[in-house]
Amino acid sequence: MHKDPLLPITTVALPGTSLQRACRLLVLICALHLSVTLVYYVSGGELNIFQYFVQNQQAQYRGIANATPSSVQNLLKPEYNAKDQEESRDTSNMVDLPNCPETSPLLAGPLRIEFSVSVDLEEVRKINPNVREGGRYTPEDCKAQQKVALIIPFRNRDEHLKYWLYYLHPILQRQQLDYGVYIINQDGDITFNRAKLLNVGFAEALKEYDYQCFVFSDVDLIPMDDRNIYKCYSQPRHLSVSMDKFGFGLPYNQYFGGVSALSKDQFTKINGFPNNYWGWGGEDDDIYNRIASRGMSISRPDAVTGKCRMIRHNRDDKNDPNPKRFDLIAHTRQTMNSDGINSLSYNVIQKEKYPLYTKITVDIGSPR
Ligand SMILES: [Mn+2]
Repeated sequence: MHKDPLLPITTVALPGTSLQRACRLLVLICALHLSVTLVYYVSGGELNIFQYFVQNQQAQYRGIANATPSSVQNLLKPEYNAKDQEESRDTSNMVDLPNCPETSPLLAGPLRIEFSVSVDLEEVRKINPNVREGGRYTPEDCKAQQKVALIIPFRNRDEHLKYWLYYLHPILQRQQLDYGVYIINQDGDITFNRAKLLNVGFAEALKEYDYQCFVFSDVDLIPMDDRNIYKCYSQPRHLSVSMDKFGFGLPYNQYFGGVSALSKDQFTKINGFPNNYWGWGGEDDDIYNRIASRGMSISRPDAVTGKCRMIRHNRDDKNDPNPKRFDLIAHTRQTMNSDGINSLSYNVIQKEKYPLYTKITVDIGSPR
């Protein structure tokens, strides 16, 4: 009788012990799960670092390994200079690389763009270690979808150029483009001619590399969203569609100024840009007319993705509004076949390779 009340206790104690065991097991499983998660997390981070290291090593070896065969290929290609080092980095020679994805996984979306702190180019160079001399970049781990030349018409805007390089190099790399930056500097102090400088940029960039896409950008325009891809589309692309200067909208529907992108084919189809717009204004409307007259339309990002900032500045010297522009725009269709890339003439004064850009100083003559 005494032990009877103990019995149920014992019988209760027995499942109690198995409950304790179960609890211990549960705790053990939890601890195991936690530690596995922790180890995965930690090694996951290390794995990425390791992969990055390996990629860099591969990139170095790749450069050495490909030096000889691609140099031979250069000799076989009549259009490329044997001295031209560019081709030795051409990813098209690297059959093992997968194509970069349609949408880059590196994009960050909206960006904070401001011009309050001045930029040190040496710093910009340091934070962009993968940009090669002359402002060239090729993705290391995939084959870029497009080879893009960035053409910037230029004169005495070094401060603006620093901001452009500071902001654009990281953006263009995240966009996984195979790109080069060309600053086309108008020599002398005669009236500025933006469109002719852009033609020069097209011609000069093609002498260096097999570019298929050309992005023409003013030096003072910075995109506020890296999803605004600086590449070419099936129709000529207008990229600066939502400028702060115009209250984040288009000044008018046909506006094609600021930043635009044309493929080599699209550019050739319209005989390039006009050479006879001296001074400010009109040349972008002429380009629009050329595009429309060839049955093409303008492609644009939406107004949010297309937001961009312009660095505030005063009107430059020797870039007064061109009084002839309205008359010229009215006759694009008659003049475009004889005035354009087929009638372009200029003299290269100097070509300089800087770490972050190629600067080509040109004598483009003067108004007739
Ligand atoms: Mn401006």
